[in-house]
Amino acid sequence: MRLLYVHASRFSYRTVKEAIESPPDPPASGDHENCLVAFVSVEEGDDLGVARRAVGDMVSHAERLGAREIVIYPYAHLSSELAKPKEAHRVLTAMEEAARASWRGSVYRAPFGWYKAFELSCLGHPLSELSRQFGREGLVIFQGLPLEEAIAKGLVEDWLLVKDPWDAEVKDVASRLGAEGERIMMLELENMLAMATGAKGSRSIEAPKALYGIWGAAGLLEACAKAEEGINGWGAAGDSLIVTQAEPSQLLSPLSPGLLEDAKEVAVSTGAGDGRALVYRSRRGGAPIAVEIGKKRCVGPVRSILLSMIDRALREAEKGVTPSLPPQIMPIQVALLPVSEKHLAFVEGIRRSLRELGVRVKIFSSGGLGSRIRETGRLWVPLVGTVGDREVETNTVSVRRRSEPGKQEVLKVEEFLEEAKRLRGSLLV
Ligand code: A3S
Repeated sequence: MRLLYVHASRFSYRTVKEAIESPPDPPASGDHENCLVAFVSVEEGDDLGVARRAVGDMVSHAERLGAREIVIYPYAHLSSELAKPKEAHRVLTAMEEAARASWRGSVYRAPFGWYKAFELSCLGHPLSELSRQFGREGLVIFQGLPLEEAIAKGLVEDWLLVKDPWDAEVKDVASRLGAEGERIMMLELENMLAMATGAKGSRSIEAPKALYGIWGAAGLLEACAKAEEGINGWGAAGDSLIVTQAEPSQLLSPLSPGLLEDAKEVAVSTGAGDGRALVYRSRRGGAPIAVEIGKKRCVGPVRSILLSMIDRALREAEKGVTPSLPPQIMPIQVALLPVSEKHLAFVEGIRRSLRELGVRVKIFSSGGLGSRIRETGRLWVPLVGTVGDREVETNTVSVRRRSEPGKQEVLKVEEFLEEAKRLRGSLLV
């Protein structure tokens, strides 16, 4: 939609001749003082959302001017992409109603479909002439149709219409690891992806309009079009897209091999151009985890990648595989369990060594040994070391690995530290 605002001390008009076949409005004339005249060209694709945005702008401008009246004047000369008369008339009448509903001054609309003579005395102050343009934001085309229409016609698969693709179990695991734990995992993933893509620095971008399903595909494509080198964030750690030259699959499969088996390419066009989204199909819905629009590629949102990895691990668990995530991103990489108080000093020594190696380690000392071991399982801890009298005497650690459930092995402390070191680093270099 294109508009020309003129703040006029006087504006009068009268219909002269019909300009279209049986105009929807009868002939009329008008005479206004201290008014904001809005010459309006309704354009192809303008919907009521555009009309509402234009009216909001028009009313606030009339306020700012101290105008007493608004005259909405149909004007087919400000655009080369005019909407058809019927559609244009519908939008203009909606604007008149919206303006009347939101402004205490008087609102008029000049007759549609006529050639009209007018006289206009522009006041000439700095704000007395302004032009405006309102486009269709969020225009989304799917299989050649506006998205809403494609959905109505059943062209969008159900799993892409789910607003929240994470079931309670996925959310439970994420919350079990704790907010701090989740934040550590997001930062680890973000840093791995940033390093792997040679990204420098980070910047804030506007939050995508949606994150999941077909709406998320469109919203993330628009966000990707605006994203630049590096981490493009819009909220907490993990609410981010990372621009990449690489094929997203090269980045995503090392993070979670099975992730791509459950992902599907979805083609979507938005105001920013034609694009494709790689959508992970969770047990409940769909989460885009990489998007490509024109030449621009983004991997992310990082939060969706992490939750997809958890969903994927839980899907494995349905087949009897112990669910786990790459140790490199785990908030607790090593758990140390002293059998009793008197073993704590020895365990503290191992914890210090691990921390010096940059390993994320936590001592579990309260409660029975069995319940502590179960707790490390609930937290998906990759490596669990237990220390009792025998281990202190022989300078060893009794080790359980999440990747080898049911197996227990005694390692020298040095060997244990060596193994723990391998839990660090990036999965992508
Ligand atoms: O084009 C002939 C008349 O029909 C109306 N009209 C539109 N107005 C706004 N946006 C559109 N997309 C329109 N399509 C048709 C106008 O009333 C137009 N008349 N100022 C007069 C005389 O030119 C005029 O524009």
